Amino acid sequence: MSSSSMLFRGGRGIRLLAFQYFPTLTTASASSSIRIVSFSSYPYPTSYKIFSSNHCTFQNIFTLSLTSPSGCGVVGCSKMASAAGGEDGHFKLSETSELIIKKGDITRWFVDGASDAIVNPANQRMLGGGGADGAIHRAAGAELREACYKVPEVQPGVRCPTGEARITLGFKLPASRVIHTVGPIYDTDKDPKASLSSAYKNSLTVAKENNIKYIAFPSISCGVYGYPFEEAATVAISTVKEYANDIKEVHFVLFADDIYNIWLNKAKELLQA
Ligand code: AR6
Repeated sequence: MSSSSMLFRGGRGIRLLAFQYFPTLTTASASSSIRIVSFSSYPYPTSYKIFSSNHCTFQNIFTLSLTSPSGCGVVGCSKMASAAGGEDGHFKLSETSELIIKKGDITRWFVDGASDAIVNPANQRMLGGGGADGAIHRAAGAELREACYKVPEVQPGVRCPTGEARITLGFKLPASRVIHTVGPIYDTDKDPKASLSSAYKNSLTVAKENNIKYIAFPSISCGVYGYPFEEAATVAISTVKEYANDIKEVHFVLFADDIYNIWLNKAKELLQA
């Protein structure tokens, strides 16, 4: 979403009100004391999460003390700036879908806490690990590991084969869901391009099946699994272009400057031709 947004919990569930200009509320700009609240409609319509504002860098953040008509309170602000600096890259994937490339920490990303998901570059056991996987598990809390543990094994020690995807709740993460996928280990996979493409495609498929409208990917396989960045960017962006369909926004949230620059240049090459 290019605008900030607010969530109200009303008598009949969640309403997301997006607004771009809210002149009466734009006077305060301090971000240090603001609570960020995101409501989750899945699986329990009344559940909600509260975060300190420090988990995100906000631009033009404002204080709110609003009450919804039903008397249920406050609200969230979902605008996430590129925490590490640099402009976000915006690209059109289709008439209804946008690609956004930004620097940052994927564990802090969210849009509305209800129809958003981050993708975890996991391993086949799906019980946590290093890199982004470790960071996501730490931020989500122990319940994420418990949820992963309940995902049935398809072979001993394999909950998610390479190229497939599974979904859990996000627990303490600001995003509502985590889609776990396993990218290829570049040096040992028989067809790393196909496996990496499957990881992106199946993550998007699982997202659509779960009514996810906003999804954030890291650069799958570009860390411990050793995938060359340039080729990974080509596979990632071309696969997302092909399969994004009903997803409103696909974000790449990239930790490292070099990967961010490669992704941005590749998106210009593939999507602005
Ligand atoms: N936000 C965004 N990107 C990140 C973050 C973060 N918080 N942390 C790291 N990255 P990796 P893989 C980037 O190694 O190569 C784990 O142990 C990182 O800079 O996390 O798919 C799993 O359990 C890199 O560009 O994933 C598996 O065993 C990218 O995320 C194995 O690593 C992916 O790096 C998966 O390896």
